[in-house]
Amino acid sequence: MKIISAKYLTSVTQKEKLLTDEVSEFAFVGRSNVGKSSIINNLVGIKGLAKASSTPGLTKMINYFEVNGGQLRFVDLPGYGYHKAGKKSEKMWAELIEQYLLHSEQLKTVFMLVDCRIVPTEDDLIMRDFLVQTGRNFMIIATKCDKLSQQKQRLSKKQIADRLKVRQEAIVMHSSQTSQGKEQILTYIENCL
Ligand SMILES: Nc1nc2c(ncn2[C@@H]2O[C@H](COP(=O)(O)OP(=O)(O)O)[C@@H](O)[C@H]2O)c(=O)[nH]1
Ligand SMILES: [Mg+2]
Repeated sequence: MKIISAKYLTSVTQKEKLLTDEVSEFAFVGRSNVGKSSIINNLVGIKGLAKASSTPGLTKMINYFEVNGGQLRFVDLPGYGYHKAGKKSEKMWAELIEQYLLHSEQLKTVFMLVDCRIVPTEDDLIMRDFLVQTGRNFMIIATKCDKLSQQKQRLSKKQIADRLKVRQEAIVMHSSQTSQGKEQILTYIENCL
């Protein structure tokens, strides 16, 4: 599919404020700094739409982006696995993510991002288990794959599949720098609509 326009819509910090209209949503989850904002920018082709920050843990909100004038929405979920903000606020974010993933009716697919150079962590395993429990359609995206040679990418894919107990076909290698994997993800989105 082609993305011809995208804009920032709103940010939400409380579950009562989650959007509930009919627009199809695609959510991005993953640890802080894994590349959630960057992949949204890459998919829509607008640098800086979702702010990409090198300071992890600052996105505590659910950020909504409207794509193609309301055809669909991208949802940037707060990063998990970053404890500096303290246990209490970490728990609040987790609750917000959980509420969203459990109850959003328009959510078509969850893209779970893992860094292709890092073996999925305990937090990633918890998220994967949670996604399986919710029965949500999800796809694993291995980010920052420009950092690995083709051969290392194949190895990384296998390791991620083993650790997360998913088929290798369920993993897309992506780079926000080279756009590797972008078309595959856009085609997948189109097929979900
Ligand atoms: N080389 C490379 N760096 C990336 C890629 N995606 C994100 N980054 C960098 O990783 C850092 C965190 O990215 P960001 O999108 O803010 O992660 P978020 O916290 O998950 O939203 C930033 O410094 C990005 O420039 C990628 O595909 N390749
Ligand atoms: Mg971000």
